[in-house]
Parts: sequence; C-alpha cells; structure tokens
Amino acid sequence: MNDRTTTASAEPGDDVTVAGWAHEIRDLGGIAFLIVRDRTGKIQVKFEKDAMDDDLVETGTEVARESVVSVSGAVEEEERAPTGVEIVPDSVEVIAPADPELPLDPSGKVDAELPTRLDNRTLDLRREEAKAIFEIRAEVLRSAREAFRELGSTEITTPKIVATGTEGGTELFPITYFGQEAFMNQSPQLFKQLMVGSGLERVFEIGPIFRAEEHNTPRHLNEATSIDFESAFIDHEEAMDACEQVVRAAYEGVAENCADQLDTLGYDDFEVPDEAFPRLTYEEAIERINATGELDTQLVWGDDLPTEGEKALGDDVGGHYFVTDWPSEIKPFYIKDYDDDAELSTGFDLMAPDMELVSGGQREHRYDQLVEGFEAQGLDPEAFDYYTKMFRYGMPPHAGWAIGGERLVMTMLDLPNIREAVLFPRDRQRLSP
Ligand code: ATP
Ligand code: AMO
Repeated sequence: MNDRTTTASAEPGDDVTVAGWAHEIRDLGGIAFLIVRDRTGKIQVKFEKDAMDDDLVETGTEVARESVVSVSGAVEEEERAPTGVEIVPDSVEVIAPADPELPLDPSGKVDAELPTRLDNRTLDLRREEAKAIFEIRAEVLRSAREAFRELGSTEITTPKIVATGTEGGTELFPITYFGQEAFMNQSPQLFKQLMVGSGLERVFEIGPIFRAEEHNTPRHLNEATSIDFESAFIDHEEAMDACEQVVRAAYEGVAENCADQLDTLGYDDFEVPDEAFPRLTYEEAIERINATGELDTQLVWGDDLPTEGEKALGDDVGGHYFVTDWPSEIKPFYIKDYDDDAELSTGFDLMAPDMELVSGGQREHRYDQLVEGFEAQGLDPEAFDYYTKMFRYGMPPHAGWAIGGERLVMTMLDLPNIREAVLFPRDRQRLSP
C-alpha cells in the first residue's frame, strides 16, 4: 500500500492506486460510478459496463458502502465528475468488506441522534462535519502550544492519580490505589504551582481532568481537557494578558489553517476577536445582571453567578469578557486576596460570552496565610503537606489559569453540546466506547 496516492493528489495522466472507503455507488445502467473517499477527499471511479471486464464491474459496483477498497487505474480529466477527474480502473480490490446494515450513514444524508453517533464514533467521524471539528480541535491545541512557547513556558505533565482533591470535595472520583484511597485528579493546580517554585518558573500543561459532576448538562463532562498555565513573578492582571494571548492565538490558528474545515461547518463569518477582552469586576457584573431584569431574584454580594445570569450578561456584553475581584469566600483557598482587602480575591473568570471558559488568579504564596486558608475552607493542611511545605523554601509570587479545552472548541464553533468536541465523552450515562 506504500505506492498509494491520496484521492486529492490524483492528477490526469497518472496511473494511480487509491485506497479508501466506498462512499457511494451510483448505477445509471450502462455506466456506474463508485465514489472512493479517503482523508483528503473523494474521487469518482467510472465503470463502463460494456467496455470492461464483468468481474471488475461487479466488484466495483456491488461492494457494500463503507467497505475499504483499493482501486488502480488511469486518472482522466472529466468535467462532469465532482472533482473534475475520475479513475478508469483496471483493478478493484475489496480489502475489508462492510456490513450492508450500517448503524449510521457516514454520507450524512440520514441524520443520526448524538447518542447513536457517539456509540459509533468511528463511523461518525467519517462524516466531514464531525471530522472537521476534531481537525479544528487539533489546530486549537497546536496554536495554544505555540502561544505558550512564545510566552516562554515549558510543557509539563503531572500525575492524574492523586491523594487529595483541590476543587471542592464533592466532585472527586475515588479509586483504590494498592489498598489506599486515592482520586483521579480534578486539576493540575497544586502541581503546576509547585513548578513555579522549581527552576522551571513558567509552565503549561494540556491534559485530562476528572470531575464527578452532579449534573448532566450540555457543557459539563466528567473527563475534560484542561489547558493550564502558571508563572512565577506575575500578578493576576498579567495572567489575564497571557490568557487573552493564548485564546486569541487559538482563534488565529483556526482562521489561518482551517479554512476548509470552517467551510465544511458552514462558517463564512468566522471572526478572531479583535478587541481586548473587557474586564468587569464581580460587583459590576452583578449590577449589570440585575439591570437586565432576567432573573427572578436580584443578586447580592457573595452570590455565585447563576447560569441564567451568565447568559443575560453574555448577551449584554456580546463577546469574551473577564470577571475580576470576586468575593474571597467563593474562590478556592489557593487564590490570593487583595493585600488591602481580605474580602476581595484576585481570582478571575473569562466568559465566552455566556459560559465560563477560564478560571484563574494570583496565588497565595505566603506559607502562613496559605495554611490559614486551608483551615478556613475546612481542609486539613496536614493532608496537603507535600504542597504546603515547599512554600517554606522560597515560593515566588505567582499567578495562572486553566482554560477548558472542550469549552474553547465549543464556544469557538458555537456547538450545541460539549460532547461534539470530545471523541469519546465521559458523562453520567456514558462509560464506553
Ligand atoms: P445509460 O445507457 O444507462 O443512459 P450511458 O452509458 O449511456 O448509460 P451516459 O448517457 O453517458 O451513460 O450517462 C448517464 C448519465 O451519467 C448522464 O447524466 C451523464 O451526464 C452522466 N455521466 C456520464 N459520464 C459521466 C462521468 N464521467 N462523470 C459524471 N457523470 C457522467
Ligand atoms: P475550574 O474548576 O474553573 O478551575 O476549571 C477551569 C476550566 O475548566 C473547564 N471545566 C470543565 N469543562 C467541562 N466539563 C467540566 N466538568 C469542567 N470543569 C471545568 C471550564 C473551567 O473554566 N485550578 C483551577 C484553574 C486555575 O485557577 O488555574 C480550576 O480548575 O472551562
């Protein structure tokens, strides 16, 4: 198969072998066409029944759709062919026949429900639209990595089996680790912080996070991809600058390198956000939400922003925006409060625009205050000794954030369900494939 040509590179005058899937067969009587599809596109194979060997015609025109085939022959110019060229075959081989009963139609002519698609993801990803999402997702990760490199940060990978949680006790998946209780990690938070005190200073990680989320919603997963950044010697304002740079780079990468995929998905107006993302304080955010009149009860200081509130404010602002200066009590222990106001935290969220895309903040790097913060949130500082003790040996001021990778793709492409952006989603009902 090494002398195989892709369908996209078959040129008139060439003698080629293409291999791919039997996408469609059109039998018009005296003439029949087999459309072969591979990752680069499709090509028409022409069978003139009277002029060709019967076995060849039979193999090429009676093959079950979605079988894997290999076709050898001459490429000819043909303006009636969908791509302007076609293959006149001298051999057709069925390499792997498909069952004639397919669980879904990869040509996309018959719509399938999301659960059916997810149960048969391999077939689903033969559809151009589904495939385009994952090509775009790959470009998002590639351009994020490049932006992290421009920021001078080093890629790290941290353990996913851990002894303690960080993002709230109820959302942990417990596992048994050689007879000891352990958990799937909810966030690389503590490890990335430990790295800012190492010689690396500025790090990023793109990896899985695990959350036993209570709710089955279109924007929550139980296994998600976190795009984390953490840097020594920056404050929360600079962390927001870096966050904006990475999010923008992802949009730019997609705009520059995924024109075909955007076209397949029907986006003729894909826009890279051009304005700086506005930074609203939490206080301004609740005032503006209250002013929309969309909520039954008015929000007061200390309330978390409810989903309807986020939607109302997202409609009001219209694009990405940060919410800053949150009440300390609703942000995690590792976020630093303002030095002159212990009620006010340096934590921030980035909204996109009606869903949280990023959380971050400046971190508490002072040992005594960090330990007090654990106690205030009812956590046992002893259990986190592996983390806190490093704060006794020279931990610089630092800040960072995490972007939800699937939410980035979802909000960028306006996907109705986050599962569209995951190959094999994990949710309350779904543990396989
Ligand atoms: P039949 O006798 O059954 O009509 P035929 O061998 O006479 O078949 P044509 O009349 O040449 O075939 O073509 C049938 C249809 O296929 C026509 O609509 C024609 O436009 C189309 N067609 C013919 N050749 C090609 C080709 N190479 N690519 C795309 N369409 C083609
Ligand atoms: P947070 O818990 O807000 O912050 O998570 C960061 C981002 O990850 C995404 N996300 C999810 N996406 C899909 N399904 C989920 N269940 C899910 N949970 C989170 C969201 C969210 O904004 N340690 C902090 C980050 C930091 O401060 O650096 C953290 O994990 O897009």
